[in-house]
Amino acid sequence: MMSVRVIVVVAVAAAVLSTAFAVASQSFIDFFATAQDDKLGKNTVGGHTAGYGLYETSGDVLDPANSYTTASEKVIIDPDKYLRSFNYGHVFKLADGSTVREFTLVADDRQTMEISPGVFYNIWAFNGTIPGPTLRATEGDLIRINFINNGTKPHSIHTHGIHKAEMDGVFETINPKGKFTYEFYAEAFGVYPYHCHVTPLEEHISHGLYGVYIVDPKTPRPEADEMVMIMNGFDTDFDTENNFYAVNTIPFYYMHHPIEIQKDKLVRVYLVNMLEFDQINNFHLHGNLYQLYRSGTSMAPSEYTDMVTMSQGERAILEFNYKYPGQYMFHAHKTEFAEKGWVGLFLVKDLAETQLDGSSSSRFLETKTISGDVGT
Ligand SMILES: [Cu+2]
Repeated sequence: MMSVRVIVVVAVAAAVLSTAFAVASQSFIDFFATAQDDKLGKNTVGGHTAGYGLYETSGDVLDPANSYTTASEKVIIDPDKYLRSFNYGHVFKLADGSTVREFTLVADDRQTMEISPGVFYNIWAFNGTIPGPTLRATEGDLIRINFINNGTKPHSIHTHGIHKAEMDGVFETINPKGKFTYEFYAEAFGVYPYHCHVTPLEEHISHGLYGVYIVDPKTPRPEADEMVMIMNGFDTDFDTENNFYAVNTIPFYYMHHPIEIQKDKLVRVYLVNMLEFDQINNFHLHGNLYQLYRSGTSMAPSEYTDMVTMSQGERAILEFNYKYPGQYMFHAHKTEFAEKGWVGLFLVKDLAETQLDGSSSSRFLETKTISGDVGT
């Protein structure tokens, strides 16, 4: 039988514990309130370049684009706007006549995106987007990137290209609330990835800290319908294998939202492979071939093909135009990747036809089932 003394001791202990719990809970709430203030930009030093619009869907099985944790913690993933958005920076001239392009990139690692219905994934992003903004300059421009680490872990920006060692973003990791300004000349012309280079690298890259950096030649490439595609994926169960694959982050996005292009018009795709964990990735185009400029560092194509395979960090420029209107697939020719989201459609429209009858080529969106019975 329990004595009165033991009962008193237990009661006192319970009171002490509940008080401690209440104090701890309040600290917990205060901590998150502070974190929330940070998220709202109260403790952020400097501004950041505009991202692109917000994209949300209902979380449809094949279109898992919901991206939120709470109402105030939106993550911006808009594959439509990302596709044709180029950030030329804040531009000004120095006394010697050279052009400076100033960009601001803010890293954060506290956001969560619903990558598939019910599967929430902690994404790490530059300027709240995956991929980060596409930075674009002309060969010879002075690039200035104001980097702000608004996250909870050290980060950096490593840009591919030619620059000084101290601008390489490898040994100077920037701690939370830290800032660093990268400066280098845009050389050589081509298409490059930029990404965080803090270890463990696969963790910082696979969570989303990357983007595309384009250096145009001084004599510009011919006018074209230009777009950017990053091949990426997400390992949502942390077994170092991807569960979802995509171009521009959202699995199957361009299957449901075909990319409209014009018949006979030159299309130029800046393609970068940032896929972590898998050895290769590739890009196959249906009903057509493209001129392939590996790394984009030459004005002369190296191959005329419908298929290119890349390891992580490799990139290329693809140029093509369609002879015939209709819808054409593009996808990884690694079937597993295509079936897990890396597949999309080009919808080729005949502008002349559209103008004549006032309709669009939307009939090409219809899926026709052709009977196998040839006897009828
Ligand atoms: Cu990082």
